[in-house]
Amino acid sequence: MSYDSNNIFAKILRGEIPSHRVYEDEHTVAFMDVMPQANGHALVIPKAASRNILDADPETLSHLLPVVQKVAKAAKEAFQADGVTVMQFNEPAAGQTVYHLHFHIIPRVEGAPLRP
Ligand code: DGP
Repeated sequence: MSYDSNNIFAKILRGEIPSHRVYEDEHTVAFMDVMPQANGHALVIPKAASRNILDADPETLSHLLPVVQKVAKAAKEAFQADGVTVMQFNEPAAGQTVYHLHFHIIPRVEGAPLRP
């Protein structure tokens, strides 16, 4: 499958639609999810045009995981969570709805289920 530069996260990267950014560096941006499944639900995305993990190049992936860890640690502390769920979906059959590679970072409180 190909990359569609009109996807919503590409628009967020270009500043065409607003987002609440919580981290940015040369290769990566993190911002809050508009449909949070728990308080503090954030998304980490590469600036590179990647549809999902299946077509991402290794260099893009190498920049992402350290930021996933950084945001997960920060979210856990900021939201006084007991743990953090990291999720990532590829293609519609797997639950992907926005076709720009992203990792979900979701702070978890003991005993609290995710919101649908
Ligand atoms: P998925 O492709 O299923 O891994 O999830 C996409 C996520 O993107 C979903 O949790 C909702 C979020 N989302 C969709 N549209 C927007 C938007 O315009 N802004 C932000 N911040 N998040 C969005």
